[in-house]
Amino acid sequence: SGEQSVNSAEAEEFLNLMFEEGAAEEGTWLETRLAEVRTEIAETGTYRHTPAELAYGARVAWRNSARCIGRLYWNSLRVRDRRRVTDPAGIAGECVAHLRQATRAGRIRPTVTVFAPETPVVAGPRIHNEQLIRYAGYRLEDGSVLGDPRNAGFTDEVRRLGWRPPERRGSFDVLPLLVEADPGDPRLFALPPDAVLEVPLTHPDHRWFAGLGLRWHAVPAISNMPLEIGGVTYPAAPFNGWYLGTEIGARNLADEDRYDLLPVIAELMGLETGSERTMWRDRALVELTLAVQHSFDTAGVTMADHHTESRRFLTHLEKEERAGRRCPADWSWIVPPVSGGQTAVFRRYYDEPDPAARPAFLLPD
Ligand code: HEM
Ligand code: NRG
Repeated sequence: SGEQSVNSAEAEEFLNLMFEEGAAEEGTWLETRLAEVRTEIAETGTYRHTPAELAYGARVAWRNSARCIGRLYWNSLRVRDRRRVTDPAGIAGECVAHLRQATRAGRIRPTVTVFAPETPVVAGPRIHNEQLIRYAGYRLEDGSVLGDPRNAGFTDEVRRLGWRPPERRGSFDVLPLLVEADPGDPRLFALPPDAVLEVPLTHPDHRWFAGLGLRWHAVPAISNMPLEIGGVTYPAAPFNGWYLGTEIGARNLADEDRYDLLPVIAELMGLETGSERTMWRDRALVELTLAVQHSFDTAGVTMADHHTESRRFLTHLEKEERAGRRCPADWSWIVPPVSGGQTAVFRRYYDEPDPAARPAFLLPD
């Protein structure tokens, strides 16, 4: 809904913050920039961020992400300024370029690509995929899903729009991008396979594990969270870091409403699944998460483990405290889903997340 004028108080708050934190370009003055921005808003209803403002705003949006355990490196986020790319094919092409530059054959670099903002006259482009890389979920006649059930609705949608699944459908078919640059005219673009690095999953001790044919993509790139900076909304601003092993091993492949693999793995491990008291779930969960970590390590693809990343997060909290800032965090998202109590982030509380904090990556609508 790009009909409203930018609130100049929000623009001023952002510029104040940037100058206060010493992040403004040398030789620029707060008062000068404020006056410029006020005039631009009065005349056009919005204003254009300088490249430095855009980069700093995106970095602080990451720093403000209360659910993210990976924030230690917020200030080294790579920011790709693609505000002038507005046609659907151009946007899809830049998403592919983003994936290539962020993946680097496994030496993953945290990166964000920022497309055109919402203005009083245009809505700004949207990427409808939850992430740039996601696996199809095909609803089968018996009510089950082949692939990732999380994406069943999105898979239905792209099929209605004309996407043809591969001849032999599988559990890990990469979905196309769905880009809406002009409202009401969504377009599909297949991702070139060489832009999508994937890791086949093996287990360090269990030979049978490889036979399951499991895999996962190397790069998590969330693409449906609008980026808001100084009152300006960028609806398409896909970003990525690297995976934490537990995201794949203890959630995506394990949750009952995702790939639901714990019963399969427990069976192959020879565990008694008839009783919860054999702890077959827990034992299978650890081996699955270990397989994910082992496979990414073997493939040379950056992946954090939950113990190390938890300690890094506490280092981040200390640094933020020394900088005189609060660091809100959402305990239930920060604490990893396996061995929570054994990680450094467990036995403490955090500053309450503030939904009004800006800059921010916003929840998708
Ligand atoms: C959430 C780790 C980089 C922004 C998360 C979560 C993890 C995580 C484990 C919770 C996800 C879940 O439970 O589904 C990391 C790691 C990174 C990283 C290891 C490595 C560098 C980034 C970057 C950004 C970012 C580069 C943005 C520029 C966010 C946001 C969320 C989040 C906005 C919340 C997502 C939601 O609400 O669904 N991160 N992250 N993270 N992260 Fe990070
Ligand atoms: N749990 C999701 C990804 C959420 C974001 N996680 C990150 N972000 N690591 C999943 O696909 O499993 N990141 O930008 O690195």
